[in-house]
This record gives sequence, C-alpha cells and structure tokens, in this order.
Amino acid sequence: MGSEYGAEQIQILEGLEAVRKRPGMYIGSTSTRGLHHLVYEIVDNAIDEALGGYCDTIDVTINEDNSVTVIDNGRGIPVELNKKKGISTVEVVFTILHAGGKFGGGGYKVSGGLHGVGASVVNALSEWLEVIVEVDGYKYFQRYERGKTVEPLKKIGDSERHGSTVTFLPDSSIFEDTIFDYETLKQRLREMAFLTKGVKIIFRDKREGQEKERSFHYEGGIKEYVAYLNKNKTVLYPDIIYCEGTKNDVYVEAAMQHNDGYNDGCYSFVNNITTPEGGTHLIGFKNALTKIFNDYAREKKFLKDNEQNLSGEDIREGLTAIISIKVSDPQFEGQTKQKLGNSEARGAVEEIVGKNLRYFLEQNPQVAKSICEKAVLAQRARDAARKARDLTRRKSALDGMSLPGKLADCSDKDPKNCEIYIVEGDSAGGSAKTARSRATQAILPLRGKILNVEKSRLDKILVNNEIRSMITAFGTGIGEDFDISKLRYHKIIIMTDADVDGAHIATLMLTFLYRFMPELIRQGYVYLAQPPLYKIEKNKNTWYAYSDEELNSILVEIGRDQNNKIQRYKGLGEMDAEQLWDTTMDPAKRILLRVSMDEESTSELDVTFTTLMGDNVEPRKEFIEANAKYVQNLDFNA
Ligand code: 1YM
Repeated sequence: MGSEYGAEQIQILEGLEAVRKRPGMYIGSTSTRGLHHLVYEIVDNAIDEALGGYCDTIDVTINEDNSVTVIDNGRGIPVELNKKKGISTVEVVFTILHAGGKFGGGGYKVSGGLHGVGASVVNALSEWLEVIVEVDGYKYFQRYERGKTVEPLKKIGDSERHGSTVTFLPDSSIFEDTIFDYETLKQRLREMAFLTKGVKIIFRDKREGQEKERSFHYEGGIKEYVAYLNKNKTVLYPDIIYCEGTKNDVYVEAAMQHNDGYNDGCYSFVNNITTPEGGTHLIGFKNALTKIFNDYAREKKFLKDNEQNLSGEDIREGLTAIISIKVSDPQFEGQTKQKLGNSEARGAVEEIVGKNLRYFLEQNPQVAKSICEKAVLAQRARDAARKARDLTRRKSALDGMSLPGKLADCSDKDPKNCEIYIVEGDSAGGSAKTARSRATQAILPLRGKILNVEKSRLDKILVNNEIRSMITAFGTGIGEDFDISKLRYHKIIIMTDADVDGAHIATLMLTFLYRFMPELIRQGYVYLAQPPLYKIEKNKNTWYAYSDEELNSILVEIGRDQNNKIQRYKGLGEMDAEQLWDTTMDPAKRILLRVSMDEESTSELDVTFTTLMGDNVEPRKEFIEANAKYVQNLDFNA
C-alpha cells in the first residue's frame, strides 16, 4: 500500500446525482440492509488502512441523533490539493464517484475491490457528512450536505494525533428506515475484527436509554473466530488447526476444529466479504481436506483396504472452519454475486491447506485419530441413512403418494393456493381441522416435541415419525433428494402456543427446516402464525390483543372498567374452532410472520441455534433472558 493517488488514478464515471437517483445500484437496496451498508463502507476504508499496517484502532459510534461516527488512527485521508480538480484529495474521495477504485496499485482492498469508492456513495446518501483529518500536527475539517460541498477543506486547529474521522446522518428521504440496529452492526463489526487480526474495533451506542459499549480485538484472528463459533459446543480436541500462506498472489488463511455435532459449519470469505455460496476457494479447501484425510486414514489403517473412501461430508461432520482469502481482483459470480469465481484461488487454497494439514496430522496423531474415527462413524451412519431413505422411497412407490394419516389435506391441488398448518398438539389440531377453509388449508397436527435435530444424525432423524410426516406432507423430499418444484404448499405455517414451550417447539421446527430444507426458508415459504395473547369482552363485543401493548391500547380505547372481561390465552387449545379461525387462521384477518434468514450472517445464526438447541443449559438460559422481549416476535433476523 502507501501508493500514489490523484486524479490520474481516479477514473470518473458519473456524478453523485446518479447515486441519489438509483441508490439500489450502489448499495443493493434502500432497506435496513442498505442503511447498514453505509457504515460498512466507511469502516471498510479504515480496515484497509489497518490491513496496510497503518492503523490499529477503529472506533464506531451510533450517536444520539442516529448519525454514525467512525474514527481510525491511520495516516489520514490525504489533504493535499488535487491539481487536476482544484480541490483537496479528501473532497475528491467524498464527492466524486470513482470507477474500479484504482487508487494506485498494490495491496488488497477489502471492499470487494472498491477501495475508497464507498465514501462518495455514503456522502451522496447522507443528509450531511463531516470529515476530520488529523495529520502532520494539524486538524482539517469539511462538511457536505446531500453529497454537495458546503465549503472547502479547512484547517481548524492543531492536533497531536493522526487519523480520519467520518460522521454522517443517513438521508431519511432515501432510506425506508434510518434507525440503526445495534445487533446488526455489532455482528458485522465483530466479524470484521475476527477477519482482521490485531485490529481493535470499539463499538458504542450513545442513543438515549440504550447506551452500550463493546470492544472486539482478536490477536488470533480467524483462529479465535472458530473458537467463538464452537464456544457452546463440545469440541473433539483442544487445538484449533490453523494455516496461512501465499500462492499465485492469493493470500490464504484457514482455521478449523471439529465438535461432536453433525453439521458442516464451513464459512468462507474473500477480502473480508462473506461468500455464502462458496466458490473456488471453498472447493479448494474441501478438496484438500478430503484428499489428505483419506490418504492419512488409509495409511494408518482407520480405513481398511476393502472399505470405501470417506466422503467430504463424512470428514466435515461436526467441522467448524473459516477460510479467508485475499485476492487483488476478486470475481464474484452467481445470481447474488456471492460466489467466488477466481480459478487461481482453488489451487492456492488446496495446496496451502493440504501441505499444512498433512504436516499437522503427522505431528498430532491423537487429534488425527479422533477426526478419522468420527468420519468413519459418519460414513456408517450415512450408509444407514441411505437405507432408511431407500425404504421411504420404496414405501411411497408402493402405496401411491401415501400421505401421513394425521394430515387433513386441502382439496385444491395448486401449491400456489395451498397452505399447511403444522399445529402443536392433537387438541389444537382438532380445532384447526374444524376451523379451516378446506379448499386451501391443510392441517398437520404434531404430537408433543419434535426431535431435536441438533443432537441427532440423519439416520435417526429419518425414522422419527413427526419428521417423516412433515417430509411426506411437504412433498419435496430431503437432503440430496430435495426438490422444491415438488412442494405441495406455498405457505408452511407453524402454529404453536404463545408461551415459552410453544416458542421452543417452533424453534425445533425451524431448526429442522434450516438444517435440512433451508431452501424453503430462503424462498420465503415458511411462516409463524400469531395467535392472540388476550381476549377482551365488554357488552357483547370482543377484541383480541396480540401483545401487552395492544391490550393496553384496547383498554384505553374502550375504557378500563369492571365490565371488561379479560382472558389470557395459555394455549391454542383454549380457543374453540371459531375463535381460532377468527384470530389466527382467517387469511383476511390473521397475522403471519414470514421467516427469513440473513445470508450475510449465517455463522451468527449457527451460534444462535447451537445456543438454543445444544447441550449447555447456561448459555441457553442467558440467551432466552436477554431476548425475552423478542420472543413474541421470534424472527430469524431478530
Ligand atoms: C473513518 C474512515 O477513510 N481512513 C483512511 C482512508 C484513506 C487513507 C487512510 C489513505 C489511503 C492511501 C494513502 C492510499 C483513503 N485514502 C484515499 C485516497 N477512515 C478512512 N485512511 N493515504 C491515506 O490508499 O494510498 C481513499 S480512502 F484515495 F485518497 F488515497
């Protein structure tokens, strides 16, 4: 880094007006996701400065007025006059939309190759933005409004420190919502700190009534990330396997550790950006793992000569891993541009991980042994699961579509019109069957708690009756057989009691769907029904309240007096069919929460599921206490 900059290197594309006209083109959307991207763009510039070795502390604050301040202790954005443009470089950075971000060569630019480019976009989409640069003993200041310069960069005093400070207020005429979410920012900042070892990121919320402060600083980088992801799990061995290296201009870092669970938890990043769809780097990693472990297992006789090779899935059962690479010219592919395409990345990762892993296994025979033994067990379970699946297939071939006996199916056969209610308990299931609109609403009652899939292997899961009922009712199949085009209902509605047990059952079902049919969630087919918490009766009139606030406002409206009869519903079973229809099932009146997942933070989601569903009770208790107020709004994004 530390290269030349100036108008020559900055290719001018178009004015900031273009950004304001079509913000989605530059930040993806004007939803809350786009809003939070503004912060990431500014922080990315500070992270670049840290990656260059010029800065070790980044301070991010949500101010009382909902503006955000980012401070770094780097070299400071250059203040010199840009001769061609006749303005300071600071002003160039914030007011001119650049293409490609060719601010001089060399170095890895974290923002997906858009180094410094984000600053002008953030400025264009802010009501105002102020920048302070401290360098060479002086302090400089400039302010912009809606991307326009208010006055030139001006020296406002002396300073002993060096660095850049940027404060901006998102434009409320552009964003649907301009309130920052503490948790969302916290998660991304923590991730950035994990991915940039050594840098300290301090995060503060100064908004009234919700003052908070966190600091993220990981000398171990992604090694500590793996430890964090495994924190509520039982690990198979204490060491975290780690390696790094550079090949073909690709810098590769990988860290991994197995736990006693059954999920594959590999997360990949390119230039600090998550690649949920993987790509060449992840393929390289998986290839290296499969090859090295099979070689080792054969050599050390964990696999006998007549036994099949371990599959990649067997080896990755219970694996938590982070693969982070840096390339100067990342190519993102796929529909959502979240998949790495650079072919050189595959070879680089494969070689660096392969070589280091081989060496590690030789040096740590105990660790190697426990991984090989787990993989061999996984291989056997996989065979058993295949047999169980074959059995299901044959069964459904024999007696036609053999839908589960408990299912009350709807008569309409067009999936687009159809919905299925998964109902907790037989009695509520009975009311729901009476209440439903037969043409389009199917009911599947489930008895009691469903199997916790976090604690079971696929072979166990596939013989569980409740889970089999769901799979056959949905029609899609599961795992490698999954076919979304066979889905029989375009709304899958989970309906449980509005209490802690109900929330637990809903979470168990969501865990199952998330692990085995994530496409259903991704495509927005999964919903949570919202039964009311209270029934209020007065002079033959009836109201339903879905929250305590709503109860209060109803009482304010109708007047608090002795004629009010308030009933707290403890379960769906307390409602008769008509009430259930009126409050929870009538498409014209009901409230449904669509379950969504944020692809950019699946590693956090993983931590959440393990916290909720894993073996350790204490972290689960803490989580539920900390999130108690959200329980009625249980949503994957919460
Ligand atoms: C709070 C946000 O933007 N820090 C920051 C930005 C830059 C530099 C240092 C910097 C980069 C370079 C040389 C270089 C930027 N400079 C530019 C440009 N923090 C924040 N800190 N000197 C200083 O890359 O060569 C764009 S960003 F274009 F002016 F060089």
